[in-house]
Amino acid sequence: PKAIQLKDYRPPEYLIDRTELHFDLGADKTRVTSTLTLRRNPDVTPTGKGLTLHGQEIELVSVSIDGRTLSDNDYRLDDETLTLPEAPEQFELTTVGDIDPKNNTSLEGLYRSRTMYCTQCEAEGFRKITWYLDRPDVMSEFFTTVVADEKQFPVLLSNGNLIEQGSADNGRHFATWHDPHKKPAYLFALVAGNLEHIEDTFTTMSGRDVTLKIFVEAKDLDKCGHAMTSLKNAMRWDEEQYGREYDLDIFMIVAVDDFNMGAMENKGLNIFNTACVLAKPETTTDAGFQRVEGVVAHEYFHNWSGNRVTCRDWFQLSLKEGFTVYRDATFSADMGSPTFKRVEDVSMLRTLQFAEDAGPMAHPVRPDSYIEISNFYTLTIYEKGNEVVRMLANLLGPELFRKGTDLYFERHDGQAVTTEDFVAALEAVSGRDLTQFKRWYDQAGTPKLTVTDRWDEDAGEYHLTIAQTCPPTPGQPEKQPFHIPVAMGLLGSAGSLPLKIKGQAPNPETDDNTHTVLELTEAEHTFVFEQLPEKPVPSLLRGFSAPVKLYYGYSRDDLMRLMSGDSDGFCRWDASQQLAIEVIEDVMVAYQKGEDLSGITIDGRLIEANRLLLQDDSLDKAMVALMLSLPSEAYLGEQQDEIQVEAIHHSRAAVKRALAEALKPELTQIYRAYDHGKPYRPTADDIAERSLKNAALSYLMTLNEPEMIEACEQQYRQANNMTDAIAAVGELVNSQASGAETVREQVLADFYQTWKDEPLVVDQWLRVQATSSRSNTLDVVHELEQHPAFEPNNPNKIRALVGAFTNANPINFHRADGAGYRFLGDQILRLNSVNPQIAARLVTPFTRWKRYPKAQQELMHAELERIKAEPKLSKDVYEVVSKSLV
Ligand code: B3K
Ligand code: ZN
Repeated sequence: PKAIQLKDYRPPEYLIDRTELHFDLGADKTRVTSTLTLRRNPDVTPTGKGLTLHGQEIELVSVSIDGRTLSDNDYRLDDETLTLPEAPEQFELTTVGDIDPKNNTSLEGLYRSRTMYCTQCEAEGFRKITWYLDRPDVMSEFFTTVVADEKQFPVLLSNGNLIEQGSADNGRHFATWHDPHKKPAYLFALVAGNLEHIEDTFTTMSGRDVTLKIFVEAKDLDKCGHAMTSLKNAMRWDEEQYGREYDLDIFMIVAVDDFNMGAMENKGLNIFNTACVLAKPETTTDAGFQRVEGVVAHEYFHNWSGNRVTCRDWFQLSLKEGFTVYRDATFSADMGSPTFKRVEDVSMLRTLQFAEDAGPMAHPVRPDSYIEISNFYTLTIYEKGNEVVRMLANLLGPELFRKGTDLYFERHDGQAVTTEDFVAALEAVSGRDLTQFKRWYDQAGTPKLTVTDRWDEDAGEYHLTIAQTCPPTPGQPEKQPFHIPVAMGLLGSAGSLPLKIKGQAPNPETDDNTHTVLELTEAEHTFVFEQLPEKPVPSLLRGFSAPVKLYYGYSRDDLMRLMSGDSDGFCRWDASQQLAIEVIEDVMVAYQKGEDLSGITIDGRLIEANRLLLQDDSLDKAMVALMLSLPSEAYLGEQQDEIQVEAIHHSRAAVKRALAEALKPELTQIYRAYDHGKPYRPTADDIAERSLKNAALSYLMTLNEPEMIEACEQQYRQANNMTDAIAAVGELVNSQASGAETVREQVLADFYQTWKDEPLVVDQWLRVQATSSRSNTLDVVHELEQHPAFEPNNPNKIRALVGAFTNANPINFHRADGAGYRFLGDQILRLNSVNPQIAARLVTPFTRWKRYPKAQQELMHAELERIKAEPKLSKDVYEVVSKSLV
C-alpha cells in the first residue's frame, strides 16, 4: 500500500453542483442510482486525464452521460475507481450500481445493524455507496430518495428536510429528503428502520423553531431524555458562547448498536453509537451520563466547526476535530465541574496521547502522510488538537478568541479550508504573529520542559530558568523550539505571592497580581521575579497550559504545600499525583530488591496529605476524590524508562493498602456517611459525592475484611443506580480476599440475569471481568468469548472484552508466558477481514513494544511479525503493524 502525501494535494478538476441519489433497499441487494451534475472546476488547469471517480465494492449496472448509456469502451473500471477518459466540460452522469449492505461487516458505507440500515461515510465510506468524488473539498447539494418495505422500515431518513413521501408498489414506500446546504459526501447519511422517537423543539436565538428528534429501537425509548436535554443545552451554549445558530428546521439523532466509533455529525442526521446516546440511572454510570452529554454536544457543535466550515483534505482533520473537542470540553466544564473535566482530559492526554507521541505512530496534529486515513482519528488529532486550540484561546484571551472564531466562520462559511486558515483568522483579529506557534501543527512529539531555579535571598529575587527540547519522532529527527504558554504563580508559606517580573509588564488579557503566563519561544529563558519576601515554591503549568512534560525538582514538602495551598485546582491535583508517584517509586525499589511488600511502611507525608484532604469539610468533594485516587498503572508506566508491569502493579497496590490501613477511620466515616438511598441525579455535586464514596470503598476493600465485603455486596444489591452497582461489582471482581469468592460468583450471575437484555449493561459486565487483576482473568476472557453475551463482530462488545483486557489490564495482558499477546494477535487476525478499522485499533498495545523489558519485547514483536505475515492484510492493519516494526 502506498502513502498519500499532503504535498501532493491538488484541487479537484471537477465539481459536483447537484447530487441526486435513489436507494432501492431490496430484500437482498440495494440498488443505488446516482445522478451527478458535474462541471469542470474553473480554477484548475485540466490535466487531460478525464474524470476519475472513487468507488469500491459496488457492482456496476450501467453508466450514462446526459441520458446516453455508455458502452464498456467509454469508461474504465477497477477495484477503486471509475474513469471517464472523455468526460465533457459539463454534464449529467448517471450510474447504477448494486451494493450488499447485509454482508458489509466493515460498518463503513451502507450496512445493516440489527433490524435497521444505516450509513457511516467519514472519512472515505461514501465510495462504498456510489461512484463519486469522495473528498471533502467537493461540496454538493443532495437530494435523496429512499424506497423500502413499509412494514419492516417504516422510518426512512436522510440529511436535510423531508420534501416528499408516499407509497410505492409491493407494500413499499418512499421518502425524499433535500439538504439545501452544500456538503462533502462524508457528511451524507441514510437510515431505514423500525424506529420510535422522542421529540422536542428548540427556539433559536433569531426565533426559529427547530424540531428535535431522537430515534431508537422501541425498547430504548426510556433512555433518550438525557441526550435531548444535552442537545438543547448544547444548542443554547453554542449561540451564547460562539454566536452559532442551527440552520435547518429539523435536527435528528439515530442510535445504532453496531458502530465503529462514538458518533457521526452527518448534516441534520447525526448517527450515534447507542453507548453515546442512551442513558438512564439504572443502566448508565455517571461517566456514561457525562459521555452522552459530551458526545451529543460534540456532534452538534460540528454543525459549524466541521459542516458549515469543513476540511480541505484529511490532513486538516484536526481543524474540525481539535476545535470541536475544545468546544465540547469547555461546554462540559460549564455544565459540570471544570476542574474534574480538566483533570480527566489531562490524565487521558498524558497517559495515552503522550504514549502515542513517543511511539512509532507519532504524527503531527497536521500529519503530512498516511496510508489509511481511518488510522489517523487519533488522540493526537483530537486531544492534542484540543490542547493546541486551548493554547490559542488562552493566548488571545476570551474576547479576541471569540472575535477570531467569528471571523473564521464568516470568512469560510461554505468552504473547505485548512488549519492555516483557522490560525490566520486569529492572527487577523489579534494582530499577533502566530508563525512560530504553528509549529504545534507541524512538529510531532511531546516537548519537555526542564525547570531550574535560584533564590537570591539578599536581593529578594527568584530566578526561574526554563529550557525546552523535543525528542525525535518518525521522519522528524530535529525540532525547532515551540511557542509555549506556561501559566504560573509563586507560593509562599502563607499563600500566593505577588508577581513582578523584571523587565516585563503584566499582560492584562491573562495576568493578575498573583498569576502570569510566561511565553517561551526560545530553547531557554530565564525570568527574574523581584521584590519577594521569601523563597517561593513555583506553581507551574497551571490548568495544564500546554501539552508538555514538565520536570522540576520539587521536594515532597513543596508538593504538600502545592496540594494544600495553590489557587489552581489542576496544580493541586497534579502535586498529589506527583507525591504519590514518588512514594510508589520508593516501593518499586523495594520490590525490585525482592522485599516483602505486605505491611510495608510508606512515606508518612503521603498519609498526612491524604488525611488532611479527608478531614477538610470545606473542600470540593470532586477535588478530594480526584486527589485521593492514585495514578493509574498506565500513567506510572509512562514515567519509567522501561515499563516494569509487575513492579508497578504490586507497588501501587501496596501503597493503596498502606493508605487504607492508616486512614481506615476517615475512609470508613466517608463511606458510612453516604446516603445510599438518595435519588439519583447526574449533577456535578452528586457525581463527586459518589466518586468520593466509591474511592473510599475501593481503598477499604484492599483490607480484605469480611465486613467490607459484606458492605460491598449490600451496595450492589441496594443500589438504585449503575454507578454504585458496577463500582461494587468491580471491587468484588478484583478482591483477593478468600471470603469474596462466593459473593463474586453470585453477584456476577445475578448481574447478568438482571441485565442480559440490555446490551450496554452487558458491555459493562464484560468489561469489569476483563479488567480484573486476578490471575485467572485471561481464562475468564477466553470463556466469555464463547458466552452468548459476546457478539464477536460488534465493536462495543469487542471493546468491552478485548479492548478492556489489552488496554486496561496490564498485569494480565503482559503475562510472562505471552498468552495475553497471543490472544490479542488472534483477535486482530480474526477481525482483519471482518472490520479492518477495529482490527487496526486493537494493534495499539503492540505499538508500544519497545517500552518493555527484553523478554516481553520479543514476544510482542513476534506477534507483530505473525500479523504482518497474513497474506490478505488490510491497509489499516498493515499501516500500524509495519510502522511498529520499523
Ligand atoms: N467525525 C467522526 C469520526 C469519524 C471517524 C471515521 N473513521 C466523529 C467525530 O469526531 O465527531
Ligand atoms: Zn468530531
